[in-house]
Amino acid sequence: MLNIVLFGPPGAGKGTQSEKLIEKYNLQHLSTGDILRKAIQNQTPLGLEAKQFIDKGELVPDETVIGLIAKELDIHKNVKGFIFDGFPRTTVQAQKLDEMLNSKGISITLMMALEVDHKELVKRLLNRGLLSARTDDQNETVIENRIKVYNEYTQIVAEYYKAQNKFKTIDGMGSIDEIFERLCKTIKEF
Ligand code: B4P
Repeated sequence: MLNIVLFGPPGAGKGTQSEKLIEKYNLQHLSTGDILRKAIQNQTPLGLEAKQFIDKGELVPDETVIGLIAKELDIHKNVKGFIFDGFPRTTVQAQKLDEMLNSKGISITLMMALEVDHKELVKRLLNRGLLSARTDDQNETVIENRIKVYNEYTQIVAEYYKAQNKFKTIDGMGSIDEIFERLCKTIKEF
């Protein structure tokens, strides 16, 4: 099985590159951001809870997102592998993910971290905010807070995978196709 964690700050291209990777490697995409947005759209209790955090650019509580992933892992049996997009975002989430995968006899193959300049992140997100209904992309203060939260709570998750020799950085600047090629090359070499 090929189980990839796609990592990086908001706007680094995780969602964008996940779409291409799932197609090439026939993997199951698990994006906590997408699942939470669907719940918000359907106005479920989970969505109403998540909205309060997402609107401010804060992280949704660990127990909530871990529960979502546990459910998804149970649903998607017999797949070739998973792409975890936007999860894990805290060390607790990373530890829980390992426990959940271990109990199924599988493990993370590799974490790939997309590296993108701060200015470019803000530009990409504001651009998407103009084209989509994502309110968290329409306010520069919220965007800056998401990046701050990433630097404070999420970046450290890289250490967890470095300690397991499963960590690679990828230059996330350039065209979508150029970055995709770098990701594929890294997977091949690994
Ligand atoms: P996410 O949905 O994960 O959103 P994101 O971090 O903004 O990244 P995304 O993957 O969507 O964007 P991408 O870089 O592909 O999270 C949203 C919120 O949900 C979080 O703030 C948090 O509140 C909550 N949440 C989610 N998971 C959680 C968890 N595990 N724990 C707690 N809370 C959680 O793309 C950005 C834009 O850049 C796009 O418009 C794209 O077209 C463009 N782009 C991409 N690559 C480009 C390139 N090479 N050149 C130019 N533009 C590019």
